[in-house]
Amino acid sequence: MHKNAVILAVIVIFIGLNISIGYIAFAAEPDYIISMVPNVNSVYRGNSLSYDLTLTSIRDFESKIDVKVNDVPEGVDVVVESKGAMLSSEEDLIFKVNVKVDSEAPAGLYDIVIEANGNGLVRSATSQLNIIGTDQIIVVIEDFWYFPNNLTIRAGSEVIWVNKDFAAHTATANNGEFDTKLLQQNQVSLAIVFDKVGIYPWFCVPHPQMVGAVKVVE
Ligand SMILES: [Cu+2]
Repeated sequence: MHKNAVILAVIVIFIGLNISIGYIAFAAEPDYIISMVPNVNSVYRGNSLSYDLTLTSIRDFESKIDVKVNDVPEGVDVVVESKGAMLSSEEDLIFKVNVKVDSEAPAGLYDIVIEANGNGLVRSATSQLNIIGTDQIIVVIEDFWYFPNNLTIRAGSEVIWVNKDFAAHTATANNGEFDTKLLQQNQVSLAIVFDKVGIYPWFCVPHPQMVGAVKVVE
């Protein structure tokens, strides 16, 4: 064989090899995506609501789907209607996520995380549940943070802060409208009543990186 023909053959084989390696690397596997709307849902204690969880097949992914819900606060019950569900490449699979919030559930903003498992492939979606407080809401201070640190309450409700830390903390309004003063360990603040609709951010005087906010609604 001519020397040039050999070189050409080597080049052709080299390019061919690269194309097939590239193809193997980029050939995408069947997959699916999962989403939950709305992103945030507000609910008064003692009420229920539901989310839509949508699963969409990509590249003809088909499988039986199992779902799991993360830990939610006590008093909140999350049930996904998904029994025996199959995801097909033909159409989206839509589950109802039913959330029941009992009258003792803690006010605050919580994540609802749904994990779907289709044939070992796990995908998850997150939506927030904003439990609106009524009457009296307790904010616990622990490990240099407020729980909840972001809460919505009905106008006329009151908030009290309880400090579980060894360190002393405050909850002091940015606009100066309220101040728990320094709370020692296990000390409970006076109740702060929120009558006016608005957003009231607060912080801790000794630890200004500790922040929170109350949103007051009608
Ligand atoms: Cu503090």
